[in-house]
Amino acid sequence: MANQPIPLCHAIRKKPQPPAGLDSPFWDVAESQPVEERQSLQLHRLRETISRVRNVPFYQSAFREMNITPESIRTLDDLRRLPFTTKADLRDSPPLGFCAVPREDIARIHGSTGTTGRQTFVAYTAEDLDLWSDLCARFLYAGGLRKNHLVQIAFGYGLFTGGFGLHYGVERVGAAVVPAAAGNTQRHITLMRDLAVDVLVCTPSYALSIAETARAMGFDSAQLPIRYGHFGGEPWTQDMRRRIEQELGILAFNNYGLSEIIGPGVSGECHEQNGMHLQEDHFLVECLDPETLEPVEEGEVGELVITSLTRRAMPLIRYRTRDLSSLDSRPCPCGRTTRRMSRLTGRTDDMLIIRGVNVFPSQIEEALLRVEGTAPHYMIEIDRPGSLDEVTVHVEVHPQTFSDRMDRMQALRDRIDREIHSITGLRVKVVLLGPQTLERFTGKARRVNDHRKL
Ligand code: DLL
Repeated sequence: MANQPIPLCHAIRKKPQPPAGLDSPFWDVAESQPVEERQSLQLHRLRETISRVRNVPFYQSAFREMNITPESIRTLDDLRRLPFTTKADLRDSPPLGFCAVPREDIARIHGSTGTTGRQTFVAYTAEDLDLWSDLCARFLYAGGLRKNHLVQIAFGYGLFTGGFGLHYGVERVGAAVVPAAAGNTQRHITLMRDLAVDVLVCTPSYALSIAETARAMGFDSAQLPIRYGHFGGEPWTQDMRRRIEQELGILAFNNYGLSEIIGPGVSGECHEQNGMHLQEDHFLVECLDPETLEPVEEGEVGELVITSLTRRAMPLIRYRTRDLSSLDSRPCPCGRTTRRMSRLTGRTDDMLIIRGVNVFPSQIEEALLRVEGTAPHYMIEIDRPGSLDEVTVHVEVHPQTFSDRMDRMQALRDRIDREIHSITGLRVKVVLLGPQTLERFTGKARRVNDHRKL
Protein backbone atom coordinates (compact mmCIF):
# COMPACT_ATOMS: atom_id res chain seq x y z
CA MET A 1 0.00 0.00 0.00
CA ALA A 2 2.81 2.36 0.98
CA ASN A 3 4.50 1.95 -2.41
CA GLN A 4 1.51 2.64 -4.60
CA PRO A 5 2.51 5.35 -7.07
CA ILE A 6 0.66 8.61 -6.62
CA PRO A 7 -0.26 9.92 -10.08
CA LEU A 8 1.12 13.37 -10.79
CA CYS A 9 -1.42 16.11 -10.73
CA HIS A 10 -4.00 13.98 -8.97
CA ALA A 11 -6.89 16.05 -7.80
CA ILE A 12 -7.29 16.55 -4.08
CA ARG A 13 -9.44 13.66 -3.18
CA LYS A 14 -11.50 12.47 -0.31
CA LYS A 15 -9.73 9.83 1.67
CA PRO A 16 -11.57 6.54 1.47
CA GLN A 17 -12.14 5.07 4.93
CA PRO A 18 -9.72 2.25 5.71
CA PRO A 19 -11.48 -1.02 4.94
CA ALA A 20 -13.51 -2.27 7.87
CA GLY A 21 -11.39 -4.26 10.27
CA LEU A 22 -8.16 -3.01 8.73
CA ASP A 23 -6.59 -0.21 10.71
CA SER A 24 -4.16 1.47 8.31
CA PRO A 25 -1.22 3.23 10.01
CA PHE A 26 -1.71 6.30 7.77
CA TRP A 27 -4.68 8.45 6.98
CA ASP A 28 -3.33 8.92 3.47
CA VAL A 29 -0.83 6.73 1.61
CA ALA A 30 0.86 9.97 0.45
CA GLU A 31 2.31 10.25 3.96
CA SER A 32 4.50 7.23 3.32
CA GLN A 33 5.29 7.99 -0.33
CA PRO A 34 8.95 7.52 -1.40
CA VAL A 35 10.78 10.85 -1.08
CA GLU A 36 11.83 11.08 -4.77
CA GLU A 37 8.26 10.50 -5.87
CA ARG A 38 7.08 13.24 -3.54
CA GLN A 39 9.74 15.59 -4.88
CA SER A 40 8.57 15.19 -8.47
CA LEU A 41 5.01 15.84 -7.29
CA GLN A 42 6.22 18.95 -5.46
CA LEU A 43 7.98 20.27 -8.57
CA HIS A 44 4.88 19.72 -10.65
CA ARG A 45 2.67 21.42 -8.07
CA LEU A 46 5.10 24.30 -7.63
CA ARG A 47 4.83 25.07 -11.36
CA GLU A 48 1.04 24.88 -11.11
CA THR A 49 1.11 27.31 -8.18
CA ILE A 50 3.35 29.76 -10.06
CA SER A 51 0.86 29.66 -12.87
CA ARG A 52 -2.09 30.15 -10.47
CA VAL A 53 -0.69 33.22 -8.70
CA ARG A 54 0.21 35.07 -11.87
CA ASN A 55 -2.97 37.11 -11.60
CA VAL A 56 -2.13 38.30 -8.05
CA PRO A 57 -0.75 41.83 -8.53
CA PHE A 58 2.04 41.35 -5.95
CA TYR A 59 3.40 38.23 -7.70
CA GLN A 60 2.65 39.52 -11.18
CA SER A 61 5.06 42.42 -10.80
CA ALA A 62 7.65 40.42 -8.82
CA PHE A 63 7.66 37.64 -11.44
CA ARG A 64 7.90 40.14 -14.27
CA GLU A 65 10.91 41.81 -12.66
CA MET A 66 12.60 38.48 -11.92
CA ASN A 67 11.68 36.80 -15.21
CA ILE A 68 9.83 33.96 -13.56
CA THR A 69 7.44 31.72 -15.46
CA PRO A 70 6.23 28.20 -14.59
CA GLU A 71 8.53 26.83 -17.31
CA SER A 72 11.55 28.59 -15.80
CA ILE A 73 11.21 26.43 -12.69
CA ARG A 74 13.18 23.33 -13.64
CA THR A 75 14.15 21.84 -10.29
CA LEU A 76 13.08 22.33 -6.69
CA ASP A 77 16.29 24.34 -6.16
CA ASP A 78 14.76 27.02 -8.38
CA LEU A 79 12.48 27.78 -5.45
CA ARG A 80 15.32 29.94 -4.18
CA ARG A 81 14.88 32.30 -7.14
CA LEU A 82 11.34 33.10 -6.08
CA PRO A 83 10.43 36.22 -4.08
CA PHE A 84 9.56 36.09 -0.39
CA THR A 85 6.15 37.10 0.93
CA THR A 86 5.88 38.73 4.36
CA LYS A 87 3.08 39.62 6.73
CA ALA A 88 3.77 43.26 5.82
CA ASP A 89 3.13 42.46 2.14
CA LEU A 90 -0.26 41.02 3.10
CA ARG A 91 -1.08 44.02 5.27
CA ASP A 92 -0.01 46.50 2.62
CA SER A 93 -2.32 45.07 -0.01
CA PRO A 94 -6.14 45.30 -0.04
CA PRO A 95 -7.89 42.80 2.31
CA LEU A 96 -8.30 40.10 -0.35
CA GLY A 97 -5.49 41.39 -2.54
CA PHE A 98 -3.67 38.03 -2.55
CA CYS A 99 -6.67 36.10 -3.86
CA ALA A 100 -5.90 34.10 -6.98
CA VAL A 101 -9.51 33.13 -7.76
CA PRO A 102 -12.62 35.11 -8.68
CA ARG A 103 -14.75 36.21 -5.74
CA GLU A 104 -17.53 33.75 -6.57
CA ASP A 105 -15.13 30.86 -6.00
CA ILE A 106 -14.44 31.87 -2.39
CA ALA A 107 -16.23 29.60 0.07
CA ARG A 108 -14.96 30.94 3.41
CA ILE A 109 -12.81 33.66 4.95
CA HIS A 110 -10.83 33.40 8.18
CA GLY A 111 -8.53 35.93 9.76
CA SER A 112 -5.19 35.81 11.48
CA THR A 113 -4.98 36.50 15.19
CA GLY A 114 -2.68 39.24 16.33
CA THR A 115 -3.10 42.38 18.29
CA THR A 116 -0.77 44.59 16.32
CA GLY A 117 -1.31 46.05 12.89
CA ARG A 118 -4.18 45.51 10.51
CA GLN A 119 -6.10 42.26 10.50
CA THR A 120 -5.17 40.06 7.58
CA PHE A 121 -7.65 37.69 5.94
CA VAL A 122 -7.32 34.24 4.46
CA ALA A 123 -9.68 32.99 1.78
CA TYR A 124 -10.59 29.37 0.93
CA THR A 125 -12.32 27.79 -2.02
CA ALA A 126 -14.48 24.69 -1.46
CA GLU A 127 -11.50 22.61 -2.65
CA ASP A 128 -9.24 24.35 -0.10
CA LEU A 129 -11.69 23.53 2.69
CA ASP A 130 -11.77 19.92 1.57
CA LEU A 131 -7.98 19.78 1.60
CA TRP A 132 -7.84 21.46 5.01
CA SER A 133 -10.12 18.82 6.57
CA ASP A 134 -7.93 16.12 5.11
CA LEU A 135 -4.71 17.65 6.42
CA CYS A 136 -6.18 17.94 9.93
CA ALA A 137 -7.49 14.38 9.66
CA ARG A 138 -3.94 13.20 8.88
CA PHE A 139 -2.35 14.43 12.09
CA LEU A 140 -5.37 13.58 14.24
CA TYR A 141 -5.31 10.03 12.88
CA ALA A 142 -1.50 9.86 13.36
CA GLY A 143 -2.05 10.73 17.03
CA GLY A 144 -4.57 7.95 17.59
CA LEU A 145 -7.96 9.43 16.61
CA ARG A 146 -10.37 6.82 15.28
CA LYS A 147 -14.01 6.75 14.19
CA ASN A 148 -15.28 5.53 17.55
CA HIS A 149 -13.89 8.54 19.49
CA LEU A 150 -15.68 11.59 20.86
CA VAL A 151 -13.69 14.82 20.63
CA GLN A 152 -14.25 18.01 22.59
CA ILE A 153 -13.05 21.15 20.85
CA ALA A 154 -12.16 24.00 23.18
CA PHE A 155 -10.76 26.32 20.51
CA GLY A 156 -12.52 29.50 19.52
CA TYR A 157 -14.84 29.08 16.53
CA GLY A 158 -14.77 32.19 14.42
CA LEU A 159 -12.19 34.01 12.35
CA PHE A 160 -9.48 32.06 14.24
CA THR A 161 -8.70 28.89 12.28
CA GLY A 162 -8.37 26.56 15.30
CA GLY A 163 -12.04 25.72 15.92
CA PHE A 164 -13.32 25.14 12.41
CA GLY A 165 -10.09 23.55 11.14
CA LEU A 166 -9.97 20.88 13.83
CA HIS A 167 -13.75 20.43 13.81
CA TYR A 168 -13.89 19.38 10.18
CA GLY A 169 -10.71 17.33 10.57
CA VAL A 170 -12.33 15.28 13.32
CA GLU A 171 -15.46 14.81 11.24
CA ARG A 172 -13.35 13.75 8.26
CA VAL A 173 -11.88 10.94 10.34
CA GLY A 174 -15.45 9.95 11.14
CA ALA A 175 -15.22 10.63 14.88
CA ALA A 176 -17.87 12.64 16.74
CA VAL A 177 -17.42 16.25 17.85
CA VAL A 178 -18.56 18.23 20.87
CA PRO A 179 -18.09 21.81 19.56
CA ALA A 180 -17.87 23.27 23.08
CA ALA A 181 -15.65 26.20 21.92
CA ALA A 182 -13.40 28.32 24.12
CA GLY A 183 -14.39 29.57 27.58
CA ASN A 184 -16.50 28.37 30.50
CA THR A 185 -13.94 25.94 31.81
CA GLN A 186 -16.24 24.33 34.38
CA ARG A 187 -18.70 23.44 31.65
CA HIS A 188 -15.87 21.79 29.69
CA ILE A 189 -15.18 19.54 32.63
CA THR A 190 -18.82 18.63 33.14
CA LEU A 191 -19.21 17.89 29.43
CA MET A 192 -16.15 15.69 29.40
CA ARG A 193 -17.35 13.70 32.35
CA ASP A 194 -21.02 13.45 31.35
CA LEU A 195 -20.38 12.55 27.72
CA ALA A 196 -17.29 10.38 28.36
CA VAL A 197 -15.18 12.42 25.97
CA ASP A 198 -12.03 10.65 24.65
CA VAL A 199 -10.05 13.50 23.11
CA LEU A 200 -9.47 17.15 23.98
CA VAL A 201 -8.45 19.76 21.38
CA CYS A 202 -7.27 23.25 22.46
CA THR A 203 -4.18 25.33 23.21
CA PRO A 204 -1.71 23.70 25.61
CA SER A 205 -2.12 26.47 28.19
CA TYR A 206 -5.89 25.97 28.17
CA ALA A 207 -5.40 22.23 28.69
CA LEU A 208 -3.53 23.06 31.90
CA SER A 209 -6.25 25.48 32.96
CA ILE A 210 -8.81 22.72 32.47
CA ALA A 211 -6.74 20.35 34.62
CA GLU A 212 -6.45 22.97 37.31
CA THR A 213 -10.16 23.83 37.31
CA ALA A 214 -11.00 20.12 37.47
CA ARG A 215 -8.88 19.83 40.60
CA ALA A 216 -10.58 22.87 42.11
CA MET A 217 -13.95 21.24 41.37
CA GLY A 218 -12.86 18.22 43.34
CA PHE A 219 -12.04 15.89 40.44
CA ASP A 220 -8.88 13.93 40.21
CA SER A 221 -8.13 15.30 36.74
CA ALA A 222 -6.14 12.21 35.77
CA GLN A 223 -9.40 10.31 36.11
CA LEU A 224 -11.32 12.40 33.60
CA PRO A 225 -12.30 10.10 30.73
CA ILE A 226 -10.06 11.74 28.08
CA ARG A 227 -7.17 9.71 26.69
CA TYR A 228 -5.59 11.93 24.06
CA GLY A 229 -5.07 15.64 23.54
CA HIS A 230 -4.16 17.52 20.37
CA PHE A 231 -2.71 20.88 21.26
CA GLY A 232 -1.33 23.73 19.18
CA GLY A 233 -1.63 27.37 18.28
CA GLU A 234 1.00 28.60 20.75
CA PRO A 235 4.49 27.65 21.90
CA TRP A 236 4.93 25.05 24.64
CA THR A 237 7.83 23.09 26.01
CA GLN A 238 8.52 19.38 26.41
CA ASP A 239 8.24 19.83 30.20
CA MET A 240 4.84 21.38 29.73
CA ARG A 241 3.80 18.38 27.65
CA ARG A 242 4.82 16.04 30.45
CA ARG A 243 2.92 18.11 32.99
CA ILE A 244 -0.26 18.12 30.87
CA GLU A 245 0.08 14.37 30.32
CA GLN A 246 0.46 13.72 34.03
CA GLU A 247 -2.24 16.09 35.19
CA LEU A 248 -4.84 14.91 32.70
CA GLY A 249 -3.66 11.31 32.41
CA ILE A 250 -3.44 11.53 28.60
CA LEU A 251 -1.04 11.45 25.67
CA ALA A 252 -0.53 15.02 24.42
CA PHE A 253 0.31 15.68 20.75
CA ASN A 254 1.61 18.87 19.20
CA ASN A 255 0.30 20.30 15.93
CA TYR A 256 1.33 23.41 14.07
CA GLY A 257 -0.06 25.73 11.48
CA LEU A 258 -0.72 29.35 10.68
CA SER A 259 -3.73 30.98 9.16
CA GLU A 260 -1.88 32.62 6.26
CA ILE A 261 -0.88 29.17 4.99
CA ILE A 262 -4.11 27.25 5.83
CA GLY A 263 -4.51 27.16 9.64
CA PRO A 264 -3.79 24.00 11.66
CA GLY A 265 -2.70 21.12 9.42
CA VAL A 266 0.73 22.25 8.25
CA SER A 267 2.33 19.63 10.51
CA GLY A 268 1.53 17.40 13.46
CA GLU A 269 3.02 14.66 15.59
CA CYS A 270 2.56 10.94 15.18
CA HIS A 271 2.45 8.52 18.14
CA GLU A 272 6.27 8.70 18.37
CA GLN A 273 5.87 12.28 19.71
CA ASN A 274 9.18 13.11 18.17
CA GLY A 275 8.72 16.15 15.95
CA MET A 276 5.82 17.24 13.76
CA HIS A 277 5.49 15.62 10.33
CA LEU A 278 5.27 18.29 7.66
CA GLN A 279 2.59 17.71 5.04
CA GLU A 280 5.17 18.07 2.31
CA ASP A 281 3.01 17.03 -0.61
CA HIS A 282 1.03 20.25 0.02
CA PHE A 283 3.68 22.64 1.39
CA LEU A 284 7.30 23.25 0.45
CA VAL A 285 9.13 24.08 3.65
CA GLU A 286 12.51 25.80 3.91
CA CYS A 287 14.43 26.51 7.09
CA LEU A 288 16.51 29.66 6.60
CA ASP A 289 18.87 31.82 8.59
CA PRO A 290 16.63 34.84 9.26
CA GLU A 291 19.54 37.24 8.71
CA THR A 292 21.22 35.86 5.59
CA LEU A 293 18.12 34.04 4.25
CA GLU A 294 20.40 31.13 3.35
CA PRO A 295 19.34 27.57 4.28
CA VAL A 296 20.62 26.39 7.67
CA GLU A 297 22.12 22.92 8.12
CA GLU A 298 19.70 20.14 8.92
CA GLY A 299 19.02 20.12 12.67
CA GLU A 300 19.91 23.78 13.10
CA VAL A 301 17.35 26.33 14.12
CA GLY A 302 16.14 28.71 11.43
CA GLU A 303 13.03 30.51 10.24
CA LEU A 304 10.41 28.39 8.51
CA VAL A 305 9.52 29.68 5.07
CA ILE A 306 6.55 28.00 3.47
CA THR A 307 5.26 27.80 -0.11
CA SER A 308 1.77 26.47 -0.71
CA LEU A 309 1.60 23.83 -3.43
CA THR A 310 -2.10 23.09 -3.71
CA ARG A 311 -3.97 26.07 -2.27
CA ARG A 312 -6.46 27.58 -4.70
CA ALA A 313 -7.87 30.78 -3.20
CA MET A 314 -4.73 32.24 -1.67
CA PRO A 315 -1.52 30.38 -2.45
CA LEU A 316 1.55 32.07 -0.95
CA ILE A 317 5.08 31.87 -2.25
CA ARG A 318 7.93 31.62 0.28
CA TYR A 319 5.92 33.01 3.17
CA ARG A 320 8.22 34.11 5.99
CA THR A 321 6.52 32.66 9.06
CA ARG A 322 8.92 34.22 11.63
CA ASP A 323 8.65 30.88 13.43
CA LEU A 324 11.90 29.31 14.55
CA SER A 325 12.30 25.55 14.33
CA SER A 326 14.68 22.90 12.96
CA LEU A 327 14.06 20.15 10.40
CA ASP A 328 14.81 16.45 10.61
CA SER A 329 14.76 14.20 7.55
CA ARG A 330 15.83 11.01 9.35
CA PRO A 331 13.31 8.20 8.95
CA CYS A 332 10.60 8.10 11.61
CA PRO A 333 9.77 4.66 13.04
CA CYS A 334 6.09 5.35 12.25
CA GLY A 335 6.81 4.86 8.53
CA ARG A 336 5.90 8.36 7.36
CA THR A 337 8.54 9.63 4.95
CA THR A 338 7.94 13.33 5.49
CA ARG A 339 10.47 15.54 7.26
CA ARG A 340 9.67 16.53 10.82
CA MET A 341 9.93 19.98 12.36
CA SER A 342 10.93 20.43 15.99
CA ARG A 343 8.61 22.19 18.41
CA LEU A 344 9.02 25.93 17.95
CA THR A 345 11.69 27.63 20.02
CA GLY A 346 10.04 31.00 19.41
CA ARG A 347 9.46 33.54 16.73
CA THR A 348 11.95 35.94 15.32
CA ASP A 349 9.58 38.64 16.43
CA ASP A 350 8.72 37.53 19.98
CA MET A 351 12.36 37.28 20.77
CA LEU A 352 13.04 39.64 23.64
CA ILE A 353 16.36 41.42 23.76
CA ILE A 354 17.09 42.15 27.38
CA ARG A 355 20.34 43.89 28.27
CA GLY A 356 21.60 42.67 24.93
CA VAL A 357 20.65 39.04 25.61
CA ASN A 358 18.21 37.29 23.29
CA VAL A 359 15.53 35.58 25.35
CA PHE A 360 12.42 33.69 24.41
CA PRO A 361 9.45 33.55 26.78
CA SER A 362 9.52 29.76 26.28
CA GLN A 363 12.94 29.66 27.96
CA ILE A 364 11.53 31.29 31.08
CA GLU A 365 8.70 28.77 31.02
CA GLU A 366 11.22 25.95 30.74
CA ALA A 367 13.02 27.31 33.84
CA LEU A 368 9.78 27.60 35.82
CA LEU A 369 8.74 24.07 34.95
CA ARG A 370 12.00 22.78 36.38
CA VAL A 371 11.09 24.15 39.78
CA GLU A 372 8.79 22.00 41.91
CA GLY A 373 6.03 23.96 43.55
CA THR A 374 5.34 26.52 40.86
CA ALA A 375 2.33 26.47 38.57
CA PRO A 376 3.01 27.13 34.88
CA HIS A 377 1.11 30.41 35.03
CA TYR A 378 3.39 33.36 34.73
CA MET A 379 3.75 36.86 33.39
CA ILE A 380 6.98 38.51 32.33
CA GLU A 381 7.11 42.26 32.89
CA ILE A 382 9.91 44.21 31.25
CA ASP A 383 10.80 47.76 32.22
CA ARG A 384 13.62 50.17 31.65
CA PRO A 385 13.55 52.59 34.60
CA GLY A 386 16.96 54.09 33.79
CA SER A 387 19.20 52.85 31.05
CA LEU A 388 19.10 49.18 32.03
CA ASP A 389 16.34 46.69 31.33
CA GLU A 390 14.68 45.10 34.31
CA VAL A 391 12.74 41.88 34.11
CA THR A 392 10.22 40.75 36.68
CA VAL A 393 8.75 37.29 36.44
CA HIS A 394 5.45 36.93 38.27
CA VAL A 395 4.72 33.30 38.91
CA GLU A 396 1.97 31.46 40.72
CA VAL A 397 2.83 29.00 43.46
CA HIS A 398 0.96 25.69 43.91
CA PRO A 399 -1.57 25.78 46.75
CA GLN A 400 0.37 23.01 48.57
CA THR A 401 3.61 25.01 48.36
CA PHE A 402 2.28 28.47 49.15
CA SER A 403 3.32 29.36 52.67
CA ASP A 404 3.56 32.21 55.22
CA ARG A 405 7.09 31.12 56.02
CA MET A 406 9.35 33.83 54.58
CA ASP A 407 12.39 31.51 54.49
CA ARG A 408 10.57 28.90 52.40
CA MET A 409 9.32 31.47 49.92
CA GLN A 410 12.78 33.06 49.69
CA ALA A 411 14.33 29.65 48.96
CA LEU A 412 11.78 29.08 46.20
CA ARG A 413 12.50 32.51 44.70
CA ASP A 414 16.25 31.80 44.73
CA ARG A 415 15.72 28.46 43.04
CA ILE A 416 13.66 30.08 40.25
CA ASP A 417 16.22 32.83 39.83
CA ARG A 418 19.02 30.25 39.50
CA GLU A 419 17.11 28.21 36.89
CA ILE A 420 16.26 31.28 34.81
CA HIS A 421 19.87 32.39 35.03
CA SER A 422 21.23 29.01 34.00
CA ILE A 423 18.97 28.88 30.91
CA THR A 424 18.99 32.51 29.77
CA GLY A 425 22.07 34.02 31.42
CA LEU A 426 19.83 36.73 32.87
CA ARG A 427 19.22 37.80 36.44
CA VAL A 428 15.56 38.63 36.94
CA LYS A 429 13.36 39.67 39.84
CA VAL A 430 10.96 36.91 40.86
CA VAL A 431 7.60 37.71 42.42
CA LEU A 432 5.68 34.78 43.86
CA LEU A 433 1.91 34.96 43.68
CA GLY A 434 -0.82 33.01 45.40
CA PRO A 435 -2.76 30.38 43.44
CA GLN A 436 -5.27 31.65 40.85
CA THR A 437 -4.08 35.24 40.85
CA LEU A 438 -2.98 35.65 37.23
CA GLU A 439 -5.46 36.02 34.40
CA ARG A 440 -6.39 32.78 32.60
CA PHE A 441 -6.71 32.65 28.83
CA THR A 442 -9.10 30.50 26.89
CA GLY A 443 -7.20 31.06 23.66
CA LYS A 444 -3.56 31.92 23.29
CA ALA A 445 -1.94 32.93 26.55
CA ARG A 446 -0.30 36.35 26.75
CA ARG A 447 2.90 36.01 28.73
CA VAL A 448 4.83 39.22 28.19
CA ASN A 449 4.19 42.84 29.10
CA ASP A 450 6.96 44.93 27.63
CA HIS A 451 6.74 48.45 29.06
CA ARG A 452 9.97 49.66 27.48
CA LYS A 453 9.80 52.41 24.92
CA LEU A 454 12.16 50.84 22.39
O1 DLL B 1 -2.70 29.38 15.54
C1 DLL B 1 -3.35 27.96 13.71
C2 DLL B 1 -3.48 26.82 14.65
C3 DLL B 1 -4.65 26.67 15.37
C4 DLL B 1 -2.48 25.88 14.75
C5 DLL B 1 -4.78 25.60 16.20
C6 DLL B 1 -2.63 24.78 15.58
C7 DLL B 1 -3.78 24.63 16.30
P1 DLL B 1 -2.55 31.79 13.76
O2 DLL B 1 -3.56 32.36 14.68
O3 DLL B 1 -2.37 32.44 12.44
O4 DLL B 1 -2.89 30.29 13.44
O5 DLL B 1 -1.18 31.76 14.54
C8 DLL B 1 -0.08 31.15 13.93
O6 DLL B 1 0.83 30.51 16.09
O7 DLL B 1 2.97 31.26 13.33
C9 DLL B 1 3.09 30.13 15.52
O8 DLL B 1 3.87 31.23 15.93
C10 DLL B 1 2.00 29.85 16.55
N1 DLL B 1 1.75 28.41 16.62
C11 DLL B 1 0.81 27.68 15.99
N2 DLL B 1 0.90 26.37 16.34
C12 DLL B 1 1.96 26.27 17.19
C13 DLL B 1 2.59 25.19 17.90
C14 DLL B 1 -2.95 29.26 14.35
N3 DLL B 1 2.17 23.94 17.84
C15 DLL B 1 1.11 31.20 14.86
N4 DLL B 1 3.67 25.50 18.66
C16 DLL B 1 2.30 30.46 14.27
C17 DLL B 1 4.14 26.77 18.76
C18 DLL B 1 2.49 27.58 17.37
N5 DLL B 1 3.57 27.81 18.14
